[in-house]
Amino acid sequence: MDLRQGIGPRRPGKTADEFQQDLLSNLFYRRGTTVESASARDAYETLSLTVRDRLAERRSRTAAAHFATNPRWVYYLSAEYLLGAQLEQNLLYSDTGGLAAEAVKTLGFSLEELEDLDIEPGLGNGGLGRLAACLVDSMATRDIPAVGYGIRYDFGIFHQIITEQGQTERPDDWAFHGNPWEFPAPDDRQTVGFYGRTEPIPGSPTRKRWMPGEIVLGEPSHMLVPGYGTETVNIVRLWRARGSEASFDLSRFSAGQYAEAVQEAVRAENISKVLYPDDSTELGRELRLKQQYFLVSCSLRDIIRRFRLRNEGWAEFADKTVIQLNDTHPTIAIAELMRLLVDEYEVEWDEAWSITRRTFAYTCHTLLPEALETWPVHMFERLLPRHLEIIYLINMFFLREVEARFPGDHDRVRRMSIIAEGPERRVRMAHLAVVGTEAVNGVAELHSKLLRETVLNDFAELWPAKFQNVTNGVSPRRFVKIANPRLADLITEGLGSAAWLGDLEQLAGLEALAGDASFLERWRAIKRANKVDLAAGDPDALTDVMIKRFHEYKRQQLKLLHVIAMYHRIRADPSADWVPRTVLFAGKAAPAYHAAKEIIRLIATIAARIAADPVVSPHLRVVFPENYNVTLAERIIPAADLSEQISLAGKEASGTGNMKLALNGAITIGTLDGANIEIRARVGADNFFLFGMDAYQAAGAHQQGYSPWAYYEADGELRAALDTLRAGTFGEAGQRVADSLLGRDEYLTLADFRSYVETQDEVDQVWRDPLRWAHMSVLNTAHSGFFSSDRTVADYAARIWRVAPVPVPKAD
Ligand code: GPQ
Repeated sequence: MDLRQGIGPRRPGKTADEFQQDLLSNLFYRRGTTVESASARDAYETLSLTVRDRLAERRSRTAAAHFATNPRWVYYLSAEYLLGAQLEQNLLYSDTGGLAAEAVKTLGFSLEELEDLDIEPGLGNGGLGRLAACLVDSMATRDIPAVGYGIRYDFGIFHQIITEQGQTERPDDWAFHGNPWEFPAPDDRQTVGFYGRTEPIPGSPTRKRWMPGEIVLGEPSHMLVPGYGTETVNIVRLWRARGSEASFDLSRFSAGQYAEAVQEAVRAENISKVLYPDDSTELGRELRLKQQYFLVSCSLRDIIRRFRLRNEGWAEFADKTVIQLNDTHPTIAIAELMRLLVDEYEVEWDEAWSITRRTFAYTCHTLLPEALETWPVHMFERLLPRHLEIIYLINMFFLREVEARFPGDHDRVRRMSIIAEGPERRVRMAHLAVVGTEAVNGVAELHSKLLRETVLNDFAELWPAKFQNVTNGVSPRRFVKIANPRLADLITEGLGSAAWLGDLEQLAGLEALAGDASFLERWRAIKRANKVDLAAGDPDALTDVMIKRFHEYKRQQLKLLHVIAMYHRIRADPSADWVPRTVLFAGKAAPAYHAAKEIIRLIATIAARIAADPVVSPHLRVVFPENYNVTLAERIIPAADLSEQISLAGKEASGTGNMKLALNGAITIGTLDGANIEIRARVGADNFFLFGMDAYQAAGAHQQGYSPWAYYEADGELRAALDTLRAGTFGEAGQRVADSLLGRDEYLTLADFRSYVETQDEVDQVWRDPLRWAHMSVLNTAHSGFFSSDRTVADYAARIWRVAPVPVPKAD
C-alpha cells in the first residue's frame, strides 16, 4: 500500500491572497523575523523563497514525470555558467511578477528595490558560460530531461574597477549574503581522489587499483531552471569541494597550531575557491586540472547514481544517457568513465569503450590554437596516474585504427596522437574529446567548416560523419523580454500575441510593420527611452557599442583607431555637421593578459581626454561602464544602435552578443566571422554593415609577407592615428598598443582599417535618415528568430542527442 496516497505537500496558491500569505509565512517561519523589523534583505530573501516554492512545486512534478518515464537524459558538463540575476527571471517563469509587486509593498519595499539586491552568480568568463545558461533555459523550455553540472566557485569572475590606470580586479564574493535560490543536497556528496599510485590486479590485464593520495569531498547544491511556457523545471547541480571530517586535526589545534590544524581542509576547499578568469586561452595550472577532474568525477558518479534509480546493468547506459562536453574543460570525463566501468564495475575494456564513445558528445568553441587545452604528461601522471594509463591505452587502440586506415602515414599518426611528443610531452584534450565521443560540433557554420578544414582536419577525414554544426543561440526571455520590456510589449502588440517568446521565428511577422511610419516612430522612441535609462550619454546620439571580453583577436584596438580618426576629423573641422556618437566599450580582460589590459587603459585615457576637450566632446563621447556582466548587458543591449562585431575573420567561433544585439534592433557592423555570416544572411545584406577581409584572405596574410608598415605608409588617416599613439599623446598604453600594431599586428588590424572606416562613414550616412535606420533596425529584429537558443537546443536534440521531450502534467 502506498502510504502517501492522497497526501502531498500543500501547493503554493495562485491567488494574490495566497501569495501574500505565503510571503508572510516565509517571513515569519523561514526568515524568522516580522513585518515591523524586516530589512530590505529580509524582504528579498522572503520573496525569493516564495517564488522558489512555486518553482519547487513544479520541480517535484517534473521529477515524478521523469522518474515514471525513465527517459534518455541529457547531462551538460560545463566548467562555467553565467546564469544572470535570478529574481526577475523566476518571477517571469513562474508568472508571479504582478502578485509579487503587490505583495512586497506590504513589507514596505518596491520590487525594484529588491531586484537590486538579487545575486548574480558570475560562475563563468564570457560567451561559453553564458551559452551554457541559455542552453539549460531552452532545454527546460523544450521539456528535455536534463541536468547541468558545474562548479560552485566561492569567487566568481572578478569584479572589475576601471580608472584612468585601466582595469583592477576585486574578488567577487557573490554569495556573501547567502543565495536564496540554492538547495544544498549534502546526502548526494561524492568522494574524489587525487594523486597516489596504481597497482595491477592479478589475473586482469586491463583493470588496475588506484590508491589516491588525497581525498576530497564534493558537496552538491542545485539551482532550479524553469522552462518558459511549460511545466518543466530542471536543475543545475553545482559541486563545492570540502575536506573530509578527518581533515581537521584536533590535536594540532589543541597544541595551538591553528593554521596547520586546518591546512588539509583548506587545501581541499581551494579546489572550488575561484573561477580561473581566462577566456579563450589555455592555462596550464595543476589546480585547474584538479577543478576539471573534481567536476567530472562528482558528476559522473551522480549520473550513474541517477541511472541506477531506474535501470540495472550497463546495457542501456548509453541509450539512456548523453553527456555533452562544453569545450575540452570536462574532457577528462572520457577517461574517468572508462576507469569507473573497467576498474570499479569490472566491465570489459571493449564494452566499456563502446559505452563511453556512445555516451559523450563534444562541442568545440574555438579555433585559436592557444585555446586548445593540453596538459603536461608529468602533471597528469602525478595528479591522475590511473587516467594517464587509460589515456595511453585509448591512444594505442586509436592510433592502430589510424595506421590501418592510412598505412605508412607516420606523420599523420604523429599529428593525430592524443599525446604530443616533444621536449615536454603533453596530453591534447581536444584529441581525446574527438576520439572518445560520438559527435563533435562547432558553434557556427563557418566555425564548423574551419574546424573540419584546419584544426581537426585529420579527424574529419577519418570520421566525416562525426562532425556537425550547431549554431549558437540566446534566450529571448532574458535578452528581450526581461532586458527590453518596452520592445517586448511593442512586439507583442504588433504581432497580436506573446507567443513569439516561445517561438522566436514568429518575429518575422514584424516585417509587415517595417514600412509603417507610426510603428517606426514608436520603435525609435523605445530605443531612445532605453538610452535615457542607460544614461551613458546623449540619447539622440548614435550609440555604438562594443561589449565583450577584451582580446586582441576581437580587435577593440580597431575600434579605437576609428575613434582616434574621428577625433582628428572633428578637431580639424569643428563646425562641420558631425553625426554625434557615443562609443561604449564594456568587458573584462584576463588579469594576466597584459596586451588586453593596455587596450583597456588606453580606452580610459582617450575617454577622459575627449570628455575634457570642448571641441570634440559635443560630437563624440567614449564611455566605459565598469564590471560588465549579465546584468549590465541587459541594460546596454536594449540601448544600442550599432553592434561592433569586428573580430578578424576566422577567429571568433560564433559570438552570441552579436545575436542579442541584432534581436534588440541594433545594426551590426561586422566582418565575415562566426555567426555574423548567418546574421547577415538572415537580416539581409542591406541591413548589415559589412567590411574587411574574409577568413581565407586573413589566413594567408602572414605567410604572404603581411606588413603593417605598408598600410601605415599608404593611408594618411591611419598614419595620423598611429603617430598620435606613438607620440605618447594618450600615454604609455597608447605607445605600446601602436608598437604592437606596427610590430607584428597578429590580427591584421591595419589591413582592415580603411574598409572599416569607410563602412563607418556609410553608417553615418544611414543614421542621418532616421526612418531608414529604424526600418533596418526592425528588419534586424524581425529576421533574428533563428538565433533563439530554443532552436539551438532543438538542433542538438534532433541531430546529436536524439532525445524526445517529456511533458510534465499540470497540477490538478
Ligand atoms: N568562448 Cl574556447 C569562450 O567564451 N571561452 C572559451 O574558453 C572559448 C570560447 C566563446 C567563443 O569565443 C565565442 O565565439 C562563442 O560564441 C562562445 O564561446 C560560445 O560558443
